[in-house]
Amino acid sequence: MMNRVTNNDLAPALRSSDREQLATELLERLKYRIGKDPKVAKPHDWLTAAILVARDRITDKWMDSTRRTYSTGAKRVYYLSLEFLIGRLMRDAMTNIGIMDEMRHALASLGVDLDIIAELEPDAALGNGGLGRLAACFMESMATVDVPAYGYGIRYVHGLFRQQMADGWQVELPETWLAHGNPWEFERRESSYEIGFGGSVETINIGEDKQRFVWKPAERVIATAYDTPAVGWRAKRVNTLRLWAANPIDPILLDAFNAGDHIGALRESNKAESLTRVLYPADATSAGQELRLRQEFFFCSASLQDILRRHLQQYPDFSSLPDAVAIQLNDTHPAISVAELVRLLTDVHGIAFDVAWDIAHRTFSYTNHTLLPEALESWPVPLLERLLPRHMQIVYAINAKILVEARKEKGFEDQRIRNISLIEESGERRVRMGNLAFVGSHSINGVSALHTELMKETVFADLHNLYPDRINNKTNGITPRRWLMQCNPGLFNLIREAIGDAFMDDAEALKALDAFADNRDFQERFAAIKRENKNRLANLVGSRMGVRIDPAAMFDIQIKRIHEYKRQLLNIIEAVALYDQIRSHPELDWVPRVKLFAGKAAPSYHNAKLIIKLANDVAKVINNDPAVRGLLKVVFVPNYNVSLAEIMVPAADLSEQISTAGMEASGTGNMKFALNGALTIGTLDGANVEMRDHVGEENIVIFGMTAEEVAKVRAEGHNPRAIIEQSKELSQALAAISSGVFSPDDRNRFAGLVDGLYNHDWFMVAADFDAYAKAQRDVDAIWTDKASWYSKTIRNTARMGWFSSDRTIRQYAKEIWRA
Ligand code: GPQ
Repeated sequence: MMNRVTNNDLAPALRSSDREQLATELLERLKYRIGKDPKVAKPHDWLTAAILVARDRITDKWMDSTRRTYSTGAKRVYYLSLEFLIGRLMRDAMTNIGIMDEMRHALASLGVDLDIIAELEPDAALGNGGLGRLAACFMESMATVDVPAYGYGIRYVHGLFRQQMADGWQVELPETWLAHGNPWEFERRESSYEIGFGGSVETINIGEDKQRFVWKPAERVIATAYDTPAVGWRAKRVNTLRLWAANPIDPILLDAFNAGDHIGALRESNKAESLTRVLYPADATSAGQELRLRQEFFFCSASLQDILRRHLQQYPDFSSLPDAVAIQLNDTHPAISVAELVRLLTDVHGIAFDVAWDIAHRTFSYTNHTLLPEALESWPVPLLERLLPRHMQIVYAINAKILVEARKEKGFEDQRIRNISLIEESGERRVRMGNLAFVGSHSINGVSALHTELMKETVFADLHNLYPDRINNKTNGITPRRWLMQCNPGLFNLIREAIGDAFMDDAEALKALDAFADNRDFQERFAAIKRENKNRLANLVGSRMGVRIDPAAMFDIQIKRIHEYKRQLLNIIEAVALYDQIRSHPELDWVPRVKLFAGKAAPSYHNAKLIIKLANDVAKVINNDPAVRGLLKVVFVPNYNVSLAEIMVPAADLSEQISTAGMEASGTGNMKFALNGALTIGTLDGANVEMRDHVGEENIVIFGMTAEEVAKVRAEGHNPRAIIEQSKELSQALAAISSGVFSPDDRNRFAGLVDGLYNHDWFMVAADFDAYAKAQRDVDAIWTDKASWYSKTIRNTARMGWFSSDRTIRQYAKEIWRA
């Protein structure tokens, strides 16, 4: 029998016995779990075997953690999120349980290269962008700082679409991360719940003027749990990510089948399963379709039923719920939970409405991730009435309670009452999910200091007035395990050599690196590592796209969702202006630059897709013009995802964080780049403001209008045409773009895009252009002075420790969850 080590001792020393033990375990998994002889095993089989070895070791820790939560009666935190942008898990898991090096050697002893099989692991993209990636970083940090937590979400069969380029246009292809099965997950048939939709509400009089309400749904599906372990650093704790899949109650309609309607017999089954089939690819915009609302309710109801069941296993009733449980709503996507919890407590568990309401709002807290009006979810009253009739009644009941209190106790007049109401009354009547999440929570947080202040002044001004102690800030963070240790092993080892190991458990200990910022020898080693990372990216661009880029040039990178407010357009126009300058002034010492872009556009977002096409069209002309002499290259790398970010982030010299001030709630890519030793060029937006405070204003290049200035200009109106006409560089660049210099096959392709800048310039692209171009030349000057460049970029790495998501989670735990 196999004598398996339970890995309680995570000693880092590489011992040959560990290696042999791992090799034995690999062969055992290969044979008995996959049914393969090593002689015929394919790389995929080795990947599965390696994951199973890691997973089995994690499972021991997982059970320990669960038992510990139960026996200590610790508060449980539930993170409800429609998105978890996980990426690959194998390196993460192996690093955190401390078997990375031993596993590499064990595989090598069997003739397998860990790096090659690691590439085969699918990149789990159950999210769109920052919000979903934040949820994934939080899962890792909650385990790291020892918070007993469960992530709840949806097990989409198809994650975010694969992006291909066809003649420079984005084309969306289906993504199939589950094609080879998923060795990380455990299906939990026993944890399944019925989820209803539609139907009617029956009112039962139970005497003394009291009534009970019974929802009789017309449709029902089953939610089945799939659990994935979330391992913290040094495997202190292993938490659970529980994702729900929808299944039919009757897999096959026997009557129809027996009557010969073999396809019709599967109708219900297909309908149920379509609920969790695909992720909505809209980012920071409300999808607004019925299927989306169904997805939201489906995962909220399943999660809440699960939470209540677990609570009753340990406590006699729900009066203790707010002390034993904290439920964090990741944006408004799970906001229907507020009504669903009240329904479960009243209708199912017989608790009085006022008591249930008190329990609910002491249990929930809500994170807002954007102020963009198009992202604020609201559902038409008739749709909610049809799909969730009982919840609509509860929303009305909550609304009555809130509005009476506001008017009677706080003296709110009509306009303020309209603003805080859960029902939007102008035009079609709609339920405002942001207001529902707000009133149903004891804490509402923004994701950067600036964003939180703007929340108080704008969307939630009147609710803030009504409940002044609810809004608080929790500036985002990133996990340093994935975003430094794993993605940048060269830099990680260099830091370790310089300052020792303390930063591995406390990212703020990176500060000790400050002492090396002006050390020439250290700068050279720092530069050499950056160069290696750039070589790796250059190879990827060369082999994937057939474009040669020079690793000696400055790598200037903007990677994120394509959105007008993120202003990829500003960056592209600057590339065009620079192109003009290089050709007009060949005698000047231009700093060689490669401008790299990557990111996906929502499939229905016309201008975002046009911006991708523009980047590709501009790249084609600039990259092939001999007059440029290779001094400027533009590259749009297709199919941006977490794994690509792990290669691009460590290779950046310059990080582009140039959103219109006041529009990016926080940003988290900004943090990843700075931590990995890039200089940031950015606006005073989102977390950039706090990054400036931490790294020092001399170590970041800030330009452009402030949020206040943007608001003022928007309120008072401005004249972008005059601004453009005053700027020679800008007007020439725009003239080139709109006249078809980059689109000879369709000269009008970009005319509309440019017209938008002349006519309203909502995103202040024209208004900020000159400041941006000047800031870029400042960057060039710093680059030319290598000692200055590295002293700044090393200080960035040294001072970014505060942006660890461990710090963010500690703040949530202390100030919101009281866990
Ligand atoms: N964010 Cl509302 C998303 O990625 N998707 C969304 O639907 C919404 C917000 C982002 C936001 O744009 C970034 O500024 C934040 O850094 C990120 O959420 C995490 O808070």
